[in-house]
Amino acid sequence: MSSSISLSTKIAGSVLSSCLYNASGPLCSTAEELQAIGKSHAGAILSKSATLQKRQGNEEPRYVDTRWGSINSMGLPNKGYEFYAQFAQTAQAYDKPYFMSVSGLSHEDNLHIIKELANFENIAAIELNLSCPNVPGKPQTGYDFDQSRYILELVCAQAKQPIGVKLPPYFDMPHFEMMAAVLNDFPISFVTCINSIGNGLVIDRDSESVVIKPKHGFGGIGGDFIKPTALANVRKFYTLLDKKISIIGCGGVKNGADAFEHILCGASAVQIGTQFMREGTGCFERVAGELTDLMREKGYQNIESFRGKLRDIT
Ligand code: RRO
Repeated sequence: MSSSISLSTKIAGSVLSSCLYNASGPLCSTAEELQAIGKSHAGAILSKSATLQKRQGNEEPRYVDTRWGSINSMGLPNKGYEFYAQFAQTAQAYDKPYFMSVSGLSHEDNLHIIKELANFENIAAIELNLSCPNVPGKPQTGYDFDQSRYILELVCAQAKQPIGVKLPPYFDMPHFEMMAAVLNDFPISFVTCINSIGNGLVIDRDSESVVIKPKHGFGGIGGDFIKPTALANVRKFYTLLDKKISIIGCGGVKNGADAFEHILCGASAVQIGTQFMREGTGCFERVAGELTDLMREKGYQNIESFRGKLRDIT
């Protein structure tokens, strides 16, 4: 029997035919990479975080894959916001929304970029990155609740496109509540939980050395290891934020079951980072197939049937 199972979802007013797409970061910096996502089964295209000017990023090696995940200290290598804004035109060839990640190096840069983006068509939404852990000397804005409020005031007053926020992982209940109180005061469309867990350290026992060059080896951790933290952040913000703010899950998604868990915690869409870097664009079709099979086994026809319905033990 042919399946009538749908993975479709809606983010920031745009329909995605699949709830699975790329995390900002891996393989989304060049036109070729963005086009490959366009041609794939990904439900949307999301750009690498853009700064005002193009950047080379940090010294290499700056990304290492391990059995359980990844460590990176890329340092925001990107082609500058104008390139990613202009790509919106090209992205129209694909039948899916194009989202742009923005990560200015200062509040002024963010505001400048957001104002300029108002002149561009076909950017379905902006994912404002408040959580890059890898620019030496720049703290993660998402860990400073007053600064987060301040930048959201500036940006939300100027943005033409819908705004979402990429959050760092939080680990303490009061922090979830403090950030949720900030976010609930603004007309944002979504939050993406989570960015990499910042400033981890992976070492090579044989050489007795760190494995990436920038920041004495400290970098953002992604992959298997961060899934429980990602799920906790999705779940907590799902319960604390106004229901008009969608949650996008990101962290530790390798297969359909991982995506299912994110949706069960409340995610309306699920991004793939470390596994996309490993596998390339084929991951979107494979994970979609696995998620569809799991939903069929469980008798769910669409993601709304189980989204957010995680149970407590009674
Ligand atoms: O480019 C990076 O080093 C980077 C960014 Br902007 C980010 O948001 N998260 C991450 O793990 N790396």
